[in-house]
Amino acid sequence: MPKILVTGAGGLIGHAITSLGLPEMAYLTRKDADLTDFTATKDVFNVIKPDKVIHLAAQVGGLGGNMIHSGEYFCNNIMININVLEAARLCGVKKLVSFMSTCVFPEACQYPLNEKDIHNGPPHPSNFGYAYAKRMLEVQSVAYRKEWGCDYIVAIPTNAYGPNDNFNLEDGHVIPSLIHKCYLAMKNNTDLVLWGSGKPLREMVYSKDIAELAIWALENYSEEYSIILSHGIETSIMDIVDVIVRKIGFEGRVIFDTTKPEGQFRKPSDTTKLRKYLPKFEFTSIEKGIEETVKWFVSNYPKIRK
Ligand code: GFB
Repeated sequence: MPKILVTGAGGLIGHAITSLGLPEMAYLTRKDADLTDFTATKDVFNVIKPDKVIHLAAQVGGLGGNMIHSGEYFCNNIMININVLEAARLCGVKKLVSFMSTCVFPEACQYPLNEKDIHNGPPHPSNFGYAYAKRMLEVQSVAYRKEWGCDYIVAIPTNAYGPNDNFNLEDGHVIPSLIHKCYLAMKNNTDLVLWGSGKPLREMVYSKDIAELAIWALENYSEEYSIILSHGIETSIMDIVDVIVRKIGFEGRVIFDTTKPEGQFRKPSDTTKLRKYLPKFEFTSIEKGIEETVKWFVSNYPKIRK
């Protein structure tokens, strides 16, 4: 029986893949196995014996988490990736797709970001540990393909958001953190304070879209080098805040705290490769995606990751 194993199933994209309700799937969360431990990783692969793997497990955070936990993110992500790809190889996994992020690209990179430039310079300092660890996913996948013919590929989504994200106020990504902040500001009748000038631009992709693209890539993409998964449309943090405020119904003051970090100003991506394969794929609009995320947040508030 063909079986697809999803690592990191408890996270944002893992949750979106689970919600697709596909047959013959196996889901692994951090409670099931410590993937920073090679023996534990090998053991769990030997029990499940997957044919294919979607490898999402990682230690991730937003701008805040990345700046504070640079060493921890480097160490844990390097170990998880080395262990998962090696356990998959030893276990005879036929296809594996793993995930990077556009923050792995060099800080001084030509725009739009193109898959061929990943290793051409140091990443933005705010992502130092995470970005270098994640870049090694591509190195390991290409090296395994060259020596052992492993069909291991790497996908690069831009900024993802959606239900089941980490809504932590300090470590979370911008959309979940701001949804949480806005919810609290409305509840407590205070100002909504966000980081920076609100001018930076991001390409926000809804988690359900990435889940569908992950399944597509697993079945259809076998190029040696990575593929960016995005629509290529940038939205300013200010415009994102505007959508969040409307969806939550917040009517108070919005304040920009410019003593807080701005991060990279923009990181627009080149979607030519994806569009060559999937010219008609329709991405969820930011209006609809944030609306669904806010609905999920409000109805699950007591038990969400925060
Ligand atoms: O999602 P985010 O933290 O990550 O967004 P990055 C940061 C942008 O949102 C900055 C602004 O311009 C911040 O100034 N912002 C405003 C806020 N208010 C807030 C807030 O309350 N929380 C946060 N977090 N930001 C991440 C990388 O970078 O991109 C990760 O650090 C990952 O490694 C991810 O790759 C995709 O887009 O800056």
